[in-house]
Amino acid sequence: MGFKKLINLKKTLSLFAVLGLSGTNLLMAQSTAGADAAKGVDWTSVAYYIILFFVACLCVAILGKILKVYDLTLKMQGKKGLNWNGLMGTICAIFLVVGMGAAYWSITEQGSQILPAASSIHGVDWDNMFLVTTILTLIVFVLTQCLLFGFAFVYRGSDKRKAAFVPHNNTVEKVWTIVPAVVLTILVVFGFFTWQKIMDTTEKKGDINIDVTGHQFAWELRYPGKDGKLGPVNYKLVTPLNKLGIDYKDGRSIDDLQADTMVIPVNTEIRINIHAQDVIHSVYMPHFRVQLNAVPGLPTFFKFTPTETTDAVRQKTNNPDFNFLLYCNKICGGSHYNMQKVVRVVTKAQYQDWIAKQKPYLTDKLRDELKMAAEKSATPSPANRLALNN
Ligand SMILES: [Cu+2]
Repeated sequence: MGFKKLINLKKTLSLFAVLGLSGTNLLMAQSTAGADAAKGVDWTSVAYYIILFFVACLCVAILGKILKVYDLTLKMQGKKGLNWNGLMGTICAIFLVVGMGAAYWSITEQGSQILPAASSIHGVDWDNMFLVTTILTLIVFVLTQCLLFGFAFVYRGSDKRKAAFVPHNNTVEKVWTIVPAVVLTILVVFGFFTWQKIMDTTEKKGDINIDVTGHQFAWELRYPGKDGKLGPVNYKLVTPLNKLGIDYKDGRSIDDLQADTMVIPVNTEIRINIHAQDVIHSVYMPHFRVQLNAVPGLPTFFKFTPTETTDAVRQKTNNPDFNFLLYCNKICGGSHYNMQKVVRVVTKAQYQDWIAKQKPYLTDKLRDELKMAAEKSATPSPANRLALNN
């Protein structure tokens, strides 16, 4: 057989498709044992599963051939051949039982890998919505699977009965259109109100504003100084010393602080103003159920209220190493994984102590670069304060 003929062969193409699909699935699959044991891809286990897959295919093929031979032998002896309809119906029933068992195993096994309890006020609403959606879809899943494979088994082909010819049935059409429409409407309306509550844009006094700026490959944090207000930024002002491009012509910028760790007080509404300097990043704080993209040129913000301190969670989970984290959840380049920061939730008193120790962005070197007269700029002009929004 020529090479051209070989690659044109449908069987060869199907084999490549099966290999490709199973290979991709196996590589993408997450295994808890593998993640702990080895950091890289566990090639031995991948090869093992590929071989297992081919062995299973071979067994099915051999079994099929044996049955076919048995069927032919029966017919040659003048007997009635194998009851293929009965066989297919039974396979469907077995598939239903095994499939449901596998689904149950998957929920009990993988279910423990979902996010831990939410540590923010809106996170509880988010979790409730997730739970309700999961329960509803689970009910639909069990019902439809039982009907599909149950019918295939109960009403399998038989010489004793003839299939009814039902080209159209208005009642059935109405039921399977109206029921999902009502359920989905309830879910969407429920989701809409939860979304509205989470994305609350009203300004309240006492909010702590924190600027979170993403760039390849780190997060920069900026806290307001004593005035409680952050000054404006402008990308045209970015220099190696003024890496955020803070506009020091605005009085509110003078006392802005820089921080390595995100420290936030418990039970206080935190507003994070999200910026990106190069590509799209994504602010992701899973414990607080916070995620919003950081888009260059499009500042966005998210408000949340942490409900537990880091120490409280450490005690609750009996894990002294526990930390809340801020990740980048957008694959933004080669060192994307580096974009991780520790978030420490502390008491209000601890927060006041911590913020008092943070250094301002405006260093002496930067003052020299900007040729700033220290005394003159230190007093914010009231006109500027009114003219520019926070
Ligand atoms: Cu990123």
